[in-house]
Amino acid sequence: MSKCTGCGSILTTDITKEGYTKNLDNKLCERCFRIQNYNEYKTVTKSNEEYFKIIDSIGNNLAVLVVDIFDIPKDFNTLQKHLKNDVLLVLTKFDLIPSNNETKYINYFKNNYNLNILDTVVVSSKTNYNLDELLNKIKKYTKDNKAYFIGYTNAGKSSIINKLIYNYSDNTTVITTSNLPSTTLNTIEINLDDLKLIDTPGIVSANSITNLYDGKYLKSLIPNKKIKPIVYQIKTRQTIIIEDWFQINCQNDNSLIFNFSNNLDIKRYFKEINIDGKKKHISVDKDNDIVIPGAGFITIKQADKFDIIVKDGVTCYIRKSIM
Ligand SMILES: Nc1nc2c(ncn2[C@@H]2O[C@H](COP(=O)(O)OP(=O)(O)O)[C@@H](O)[C@H]2O)c(=O)[nH]1
Ligand SMILES: [Mg+2]
Repeated sequence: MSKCTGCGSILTTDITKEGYTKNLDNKLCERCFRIQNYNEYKTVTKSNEEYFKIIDSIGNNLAVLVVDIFDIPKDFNTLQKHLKNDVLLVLTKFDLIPSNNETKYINYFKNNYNLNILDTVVVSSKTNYNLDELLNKIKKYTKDNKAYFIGYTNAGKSSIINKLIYNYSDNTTVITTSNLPSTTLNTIEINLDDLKLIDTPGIVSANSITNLYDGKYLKSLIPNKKIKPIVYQIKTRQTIIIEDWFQINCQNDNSLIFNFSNNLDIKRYFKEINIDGKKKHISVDKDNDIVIPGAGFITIKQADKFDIIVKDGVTCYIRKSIM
C-alpha cells in the first residue's frame, strides 16, 4: 500500500476514492498530478472534527504551529483545547509584511492569543528566511525526532516542509502546495535525516473570504508580494470601497490604513455610495484593526463609529492593531 507523495492519500485505482490513480506505480494521485502539472483543483473538504482527531493523536510529540502572519486566525481556542503540550510557534510569510520588527509580532502573539507557546520563529518559505533557525529549534525541542506541522489550511505548512526538505536533504519529494484550501488530505510523513516531519491538512476557516472565490480570483486576493499599505487621511465624509465586497463610510477626521494585496482595487469616493450587502454599524477603538479574514485588515488610528457594508458571505471582526 503506497501513499501519494503529494497529499498523503493511499493510492487506489478506485475512481470514487481519494487517492485515485490510473496506475499504482505512480507516485502521485490523479488529483495531485493535476494540481502540480495543470494547476487544476477539485475541492475535497475534511471536517474540522476529523482534523482535531489528528491533533489529539500528536500526544506528547512536538507540535509546530504554523500561522500566516498576514492572515492570523481570530482565535486558537479549540486548537488549544486539543493540544497536550506547548507549541513551537512559526509565524510565516514574513516576506509579505512591510515592517521587519520580528519582536513586535512575537510579543503581539504572547499578549493577544490564548496559546501556550514554547518558542517562536518568524520565517518565510518564499525567501528561505530563518528556515535554518526553525530547523535548529525543531531539533532542539523534539523528544523523539518527530514534528507535527499543524494550523489552519493555507497557513503555509506544506511550503515550509517542502523548503526544509529541499534545502537540507537530498530527498526530492514535493508535497502539493496550492493557494486553494485543503490541499493536504491526510498526514504525510517525510524524513529529513533522522527527523520525521509530519504534514497535516489544517483547520478549515469557515469565515474566510477565500471560501467564496475560485483559483482565478484568489490569485489577486491573496498577496504574493510585500504589502504596500494605503493610507487615507479622512477630512470630510468619505466612502472607501474594496472591490465589490467591502465598504466603509467615514464621518469624522481619521486616518485609515489599508493592508491588502496590491492587486486589489481600493477606491475612495467623496459621496455616499452603497454596494450590495449587509449593513453594519461598528465602534472601533483607537489603534485597532478591522480584519476581513482571508483578505487583510484596516488599521484605524482614532476611536470612531463607522457604517460598513459587507457582501454576503464576507465577515469581519475587530482586534488590537498588529502593525
Ligand atoms: N508570500 C508567501 N507565500 C507563501 C509562503 N508560504 C506559503 N505561501 C503560499 O501560501 C499558499 C498556501 O501554502 P501551503 O504550504 O499549501 O499551505 P498549507 O495549507 O498550510 O499547507 C500557497 O499559495 C503558497 O505558495 C511564504 O513564505 N510567503
Ligand atoms: Mg498543505
